[in-house]
Amino acid sequence: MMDQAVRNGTEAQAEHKVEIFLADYEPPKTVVTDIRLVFCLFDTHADITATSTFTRNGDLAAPMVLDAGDMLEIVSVKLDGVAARHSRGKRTLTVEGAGAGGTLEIVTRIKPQDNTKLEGLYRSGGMFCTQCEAEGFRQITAFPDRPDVMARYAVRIEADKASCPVLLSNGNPVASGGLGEGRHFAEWEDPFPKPSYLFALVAGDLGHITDHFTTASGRRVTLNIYADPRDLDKCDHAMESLKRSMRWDEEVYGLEYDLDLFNIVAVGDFNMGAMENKGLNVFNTKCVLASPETATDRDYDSVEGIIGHEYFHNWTGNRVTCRDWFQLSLKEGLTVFRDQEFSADMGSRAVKRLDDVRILRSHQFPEDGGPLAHPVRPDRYVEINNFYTVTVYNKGAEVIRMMHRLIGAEAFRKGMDLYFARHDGQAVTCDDFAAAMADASGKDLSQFKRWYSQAGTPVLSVSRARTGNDVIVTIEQETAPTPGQPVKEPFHMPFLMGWVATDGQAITPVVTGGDWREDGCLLEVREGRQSFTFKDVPEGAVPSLLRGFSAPVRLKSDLTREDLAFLLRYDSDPFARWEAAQTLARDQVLGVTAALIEGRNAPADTPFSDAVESLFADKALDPAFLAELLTLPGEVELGQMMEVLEPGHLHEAREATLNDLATRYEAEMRARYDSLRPKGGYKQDGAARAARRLANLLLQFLARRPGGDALVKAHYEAADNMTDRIAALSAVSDSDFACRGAILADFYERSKDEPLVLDKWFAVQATSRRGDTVQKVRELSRHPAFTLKNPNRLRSLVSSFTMLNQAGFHDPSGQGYRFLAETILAVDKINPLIAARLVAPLGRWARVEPARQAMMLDSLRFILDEPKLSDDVRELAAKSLK
Ligand code: 0A1
Ligand code: ZN
Repeated sequence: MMDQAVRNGTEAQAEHKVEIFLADYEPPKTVVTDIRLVFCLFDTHADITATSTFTRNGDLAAPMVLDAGDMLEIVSVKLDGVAARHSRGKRTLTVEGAGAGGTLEIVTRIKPQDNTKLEGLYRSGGMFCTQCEAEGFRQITAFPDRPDVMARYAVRIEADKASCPVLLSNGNPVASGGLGEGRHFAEWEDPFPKPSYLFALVAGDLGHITDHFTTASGRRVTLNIYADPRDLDKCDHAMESLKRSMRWDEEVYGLEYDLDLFNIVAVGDFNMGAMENKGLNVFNTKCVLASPETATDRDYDSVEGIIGHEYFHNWTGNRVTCRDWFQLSLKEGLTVFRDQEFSADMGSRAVKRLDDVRILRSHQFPEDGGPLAHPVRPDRYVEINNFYTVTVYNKGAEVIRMMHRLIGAEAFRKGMDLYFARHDGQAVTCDDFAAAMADASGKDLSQFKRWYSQAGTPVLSVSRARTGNDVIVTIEQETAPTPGQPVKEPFHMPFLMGWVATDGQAITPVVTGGDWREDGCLLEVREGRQSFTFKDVPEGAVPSLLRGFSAPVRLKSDLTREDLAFLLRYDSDPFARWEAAQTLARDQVLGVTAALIEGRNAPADTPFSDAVESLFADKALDPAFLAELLTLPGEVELGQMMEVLEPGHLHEAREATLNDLATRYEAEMRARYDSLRPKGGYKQDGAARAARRLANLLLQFLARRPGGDALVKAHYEAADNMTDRIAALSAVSDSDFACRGAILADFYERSKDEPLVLDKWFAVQATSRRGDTVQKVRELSRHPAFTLKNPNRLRSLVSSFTMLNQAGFHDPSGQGYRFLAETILAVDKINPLIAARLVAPLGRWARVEPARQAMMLDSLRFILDEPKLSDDVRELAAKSLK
């Protein structure tokens, strides 16, 4: 950030970026209120003239220091129309004689076609597009590129008319026309002051679909989705999702859209999922395009959720933005919470919650327990791009969800209203948000705010003691040290629980210090150890714990296997019911793992396999929920529960459990599978989707049984949609079936002109449970269709392998680590942001058995030995080695 650079003095020239601290925040010394940008776009370069109206604070005799990116050529600098003395630092532009304020005109030249970092202005396919969050705007012009500098933008774009018929920017179109020599222009104005990270420009040969939405107060908004003309047939689901998002935000939060135009653009080369630029959202094609032939049911949900997420940012992010990047979760945690609730309202609330819990357990908990652990509001960083994490996003959303639960839906809504009343048009902090919630509800949230500053996942231990007719429930919390935080204070958290009597009915015993509501009894946990007394609890009643996953914690309890099997049958809370099944499954898999490690026979008891019997008998169960109950915890999540991770044994044990289930319930599975197969053609409604989900899960079990190859082949051949086809492909890819080669080749043929489908072909092979996957992944990295330059393609092979295939990545040869380290170094030369996002799996060495641990450390050192390593990768690799 600009003023940081001034204070540190040396930073401007320093070889490496220095760490910056939340505690050092100071208001900006240069404030820009209005900026006019003129872009002249050519195939060989782009010239940009930025004219800013600015004022200055502090020492007015000091030079003005602006952020300026490394890809920027400064052509000229003028103050109030007169050439100004200026000099370049590695990351800055220093301008002399700026005084108290005036007009600053900077002309820059850049080469979008050479920009492989995909930050600032770059080209994707033929089109020009921008990505400015977090610090990309400084790659377009020199500017106080920080979110607390908010300006009104006027933009003019000039380009070749044939190759760039569409010219877009934020806000409203105000003029357009021809320029001669085959060129044309368009002008845009955004009436809302905004930080530079929300600026966007798109120019290219795009088609679009159009629709309209009339807001609650009667504003008729034009909605456009722009895409490559070949993709326009895949935009309808996004458009419908957008209209549903707009309606939902009005109904739930009273928030309306504030411009007459809302544009979305689909881009094939994009670092992240999507970007909430004011009035001009830019989306990774993966997050916007969907058709039955190319997208799975999960992809449909993901598009809906991300469309919602970006739309909801218009209020939580754009109208009220972040004061500095330490506050990132102010907009991201809150907006993820909002998109989760939107998706829950659009589909199955129960299933959505389980999906979100799975993300936390398999991605966020490992982050929070490893060397890259950081608080939801980090207090230091070298490269802000490294802090777009599951902690800031998803744990941040859990923090909001806990507030919502602690104060209740009504007070939460009042708090949101107060937040907007106080802060519309401002750049604020997480403290400001919590203050609005505290003031609206009257609740003291001071201890609660530790969730923002303390990293780590608390472990909750819950035990029961009966005294006469009463049961005392004791809850203890403990959070292990994380890097830089050796001692943790207790968290304030909502703990929702219930009781189920022996006849399966819910009971609501009187409790001291708790509060019964519709979904259970809310206990507020604040201390290291705390007890709650439930009065007159009938003998044999079983407590249902942490309902709704009411806090992001690991739960240990004294529930017995019988208790869990009982809850699995009778609990009314979908999370607690599912968790009972998951706990039994974890016990079974980890029991087998321990036996394998110690060379013993597998334990005779199979608590999960036994409990499954009642599930097949229960005909009233929603098929989608049954699929959830039958899905074992993944290997990453299970690995977290082991003292020392033995990835090979764990994999074998989980496979053995799946085989055991398939063998014992083959008849039931086959009958249910047959009954679920569609009678008519493809449908997208909830019932059809639930049936597909269960049928495709059962297919994975049945593929393990004799005749599995014929069944899978028939499933593949009958598939009239991607959900079914990919389910069969995945079973095939795991197998030695004779049809394997032919089916993989067929899928490739069908997909080679559809990048998003081809990504699935790579991903399915990278996640294969076969023993030769690491070699196969290497081979695929040399496939002509593979490239390190396109983030989607890269992730489809590399991240699928390193993050989703624990056993494959931890191949005992160490080849998985080596492959990842080499890939990181190769990608670092092209796109450091993306390279850095690959590092985490190598950093999780501390919990792995010693032989693999040594090889993982070697690979980290191999990365750090590279003299030209980016700051992005260096920050994470160095932390990972500690
Ligand atoms: N704000 C976006 C995420 C995003 C962040 C950085 C990007 O480029 C480096 C792009 C997008 C969101 O939350 O959707
Ligand atoms: Zn976001």
